Amino acid sequence: MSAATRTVGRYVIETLAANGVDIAFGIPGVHNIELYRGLDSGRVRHVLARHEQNAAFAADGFARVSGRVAAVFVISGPGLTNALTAIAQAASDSVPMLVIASTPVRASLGRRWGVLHELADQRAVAAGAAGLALHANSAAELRAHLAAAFAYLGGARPRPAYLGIPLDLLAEATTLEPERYARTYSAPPAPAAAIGAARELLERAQRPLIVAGGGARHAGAALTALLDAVDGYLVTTTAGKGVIPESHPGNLGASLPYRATQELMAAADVVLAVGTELAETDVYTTTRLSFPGRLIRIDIDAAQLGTDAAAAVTIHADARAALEALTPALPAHRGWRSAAGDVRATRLAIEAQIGAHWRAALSAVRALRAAVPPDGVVFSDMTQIAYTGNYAFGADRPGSWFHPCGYGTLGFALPAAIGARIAAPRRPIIALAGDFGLQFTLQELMTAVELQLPLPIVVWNNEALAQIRDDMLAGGIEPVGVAGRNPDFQAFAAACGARGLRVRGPDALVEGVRAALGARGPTLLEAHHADF
Ligand SMILES: Cc1ncc(C[n+]2csc(CCOP(=O)(O)OP(=O)(O)O)c2C)c(N)n1
Ligand SMILES: [Mg+2]
Repeated sequence: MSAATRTVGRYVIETLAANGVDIAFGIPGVHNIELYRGLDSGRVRHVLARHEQNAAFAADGFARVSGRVAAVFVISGPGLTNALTAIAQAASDSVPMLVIASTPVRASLGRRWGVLHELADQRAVAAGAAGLALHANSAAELRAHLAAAFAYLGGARPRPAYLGIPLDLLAEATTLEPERYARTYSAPPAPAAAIGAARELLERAQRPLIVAGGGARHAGAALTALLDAVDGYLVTTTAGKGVIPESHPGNLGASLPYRATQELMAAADVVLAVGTELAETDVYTTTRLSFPGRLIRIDIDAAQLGTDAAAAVTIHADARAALEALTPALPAHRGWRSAAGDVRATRLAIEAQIGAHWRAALSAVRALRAAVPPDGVVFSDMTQIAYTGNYAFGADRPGSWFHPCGYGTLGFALPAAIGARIAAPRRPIIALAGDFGLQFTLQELMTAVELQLPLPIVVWNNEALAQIRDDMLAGGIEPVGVAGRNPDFQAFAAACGARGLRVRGPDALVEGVRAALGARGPTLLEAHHADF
């Protein structure tokens, strides 16, 4: 092959490298081996997962800690359908990744010949989960799609981008040269009229409350300035956890699901929601949060603002730009918080509510907090200990605690933590999962062993699908299908070449996590609820 020609597969790899994508999580198959022809150059590292779902979860964790896009390489058909759950999870939490899947040969597409790995319409399947889904039928189309995908991934609110490439196209020779696609996106400036309207509401507010979500994570300083200027309270969603230190006297943390915070919201006369969907998964107790105060919404996503008929003012802008435009002209006034006091009383009421139901989980979360250094990051799963931790794991910086909020997928924590540890090799990263949820993706322990990642994996063992059992009991349903037999977790870890130990109580958990962070390879720490 002359220097001017390369296979399309190699062209894709070189285009990824030219645009800063230097890692691909995946599993190769005969359909996409032409993507792997380019990988020997060493410019794109490949990490072999044990299941495509986990490859995409790893790309998600990679992006959450680093802000960088990873690729996911999957084969046609089952490779993609296996990855869909993790793609949908990332989409719901606005996490970018570039999913590249082969498809069967072009001549067969849509014809139902029964070729290997056939789907009736693979692009449509991907489109149901991803933020952007494109299919290339020619090299020229592929080039346009790569440009579009990188523009999307660098845009306002990126989610996973999917690109389908027929296996016969991947093998073709092309004279296309890889290009670097310049970042063209800049956030819209805060619209003056809406800022003025919001300022008026805030100036007159007697009891202002701010709700900050994941979209405000980069706007901590501006948020603190506004919070102090209006003398109100701040609540975050789980995705917005730590946007300003939870030790701030006006910060109620990620407490939207709790009675005391909801009472405060009901008392507020103006609620400013920034970078949050205010969705069911942010609130957890009702499908839509309702409160009597006037609502101001700031969001980078115009479509998001369009869904809310109740907002008095909507500001389509980047969170930091909007907050910075709002605050300077606001006369500082003493008001609600000065009169009603800092958040201590509300936080005590919340902790009493948690302690009444989940005392053991609360004790374990506190131990975990003590064990994890300030720059540490916890990847949590759908388990009662994580629901407790969503509030009780105090975070003084954003990006300290990740939870599969939007889509609520079991099995997220371990593979996402693996991706994160690869992205940030010097940061303490911890996985936290329930006994049942861990088993969704437990085979990924082998990847962590293979890569010798010093990863503490804490499994909260309550020998049940406890949340669902409790929901059944609360609904008057005789529990069925909510207790199963667990493996011997320590023996399982040993069989994989990892360490496994049972930590009996909070002190042992602290010690175990600290030791695991300094170990070579992963450690499975079994925390049994009866010990806490
Ligand atoms: C993929 C998927 N399937 C099913 C569920 C429903 N679900 C939510 S929590 C849960 C129980 C999980 O059990 P475990 O991991 O042991 O956590 P626990 O509630 O016992 O703390 C189930 C089945 C889900 N969220 N995701
Ligand atoms: Mg359980």
